[in-house]
Amino acid sequence: MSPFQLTRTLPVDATDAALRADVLHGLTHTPKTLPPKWFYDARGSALFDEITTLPEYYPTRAEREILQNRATEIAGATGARTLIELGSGSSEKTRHLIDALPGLHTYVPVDVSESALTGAANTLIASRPSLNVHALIADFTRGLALPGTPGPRLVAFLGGTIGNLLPAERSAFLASVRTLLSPGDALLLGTDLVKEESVLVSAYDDGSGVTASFNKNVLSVINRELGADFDPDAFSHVAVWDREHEWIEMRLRSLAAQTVKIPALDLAVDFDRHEEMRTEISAKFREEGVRSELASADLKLTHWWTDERARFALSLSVA
Ligand code: AVJ
Repeated sequence: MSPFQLTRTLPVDATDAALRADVLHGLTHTPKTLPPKWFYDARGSALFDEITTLPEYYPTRAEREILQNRATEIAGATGARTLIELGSGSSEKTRHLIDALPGLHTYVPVDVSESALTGAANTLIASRPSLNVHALIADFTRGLALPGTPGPRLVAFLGGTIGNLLPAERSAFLASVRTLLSPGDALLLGTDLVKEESVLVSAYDDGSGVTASFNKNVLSVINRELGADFDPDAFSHVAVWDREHEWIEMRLRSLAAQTVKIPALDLAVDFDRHEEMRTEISAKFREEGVRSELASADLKLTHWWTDERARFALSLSVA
């Protein structure tokens, strides 16, 4: 048997149907919104990779520091034989964890992007030929069917991506992750932490404008996929700290009154001058909040690790 298997649990046209539904719903709603998952076409994924190298965008480096320093501890605490990574992307940071788990039997990367999955799997298999890699093309926010692999299982959700979910979506997501876990299994969760406002805002409004291009890229995705006529230059990038909800909000602000046509939805959308459309929330966390959200999903926090400057945290919780 080949150590690499790829299973598609997403119908090929599911993405298209989901994009239509999200755009129709979000652009006919007041205030207008678009979900952040549509940022990540090939150009958006490349722009995000560029963001992770910017001096202002600390989360990726902070999380990598924790994984580097704590991989052995995480491995020892879990003894995982199966590692399931939700939103695995390039699996770059996960390497530290995989390398620290000599008893690992199967790695299950889960992502909506087939190209990211096959690229990451090829790199991994070349350096660890005995490891089984069972990649899943799936939208993990819609529930998962996992391959039958040996326990203990470790589910990893890194990068702080849980912060893109609204509180109600977060609790539904954690409850669905909990159903994947048996006694002895664990969840490794990456969360960005509350800190000084200027540091947070700079991370989402960098001086070189890469985040602005990333934000506006969602308009190009809608133009290409739904035949819309958004002019990305007719919008400006906005990042604000919402201190009540403790999240960063990214928005696109219409520079003038304008009407955008979306033929695939048979829709014309009016924007007022200076109207703002929300494109992302990126929630920031505190230890007590993470502990209590996990507890609400019947998960017990057992470890809390941060980088040296306490900017980002990895938590381990058990079923
Ligand atoms: C990939 C969701 C973790 O919220 O920090 C980066 C995405 N948005 N800059 C984040 C993002 C703007 C990122 N996550």
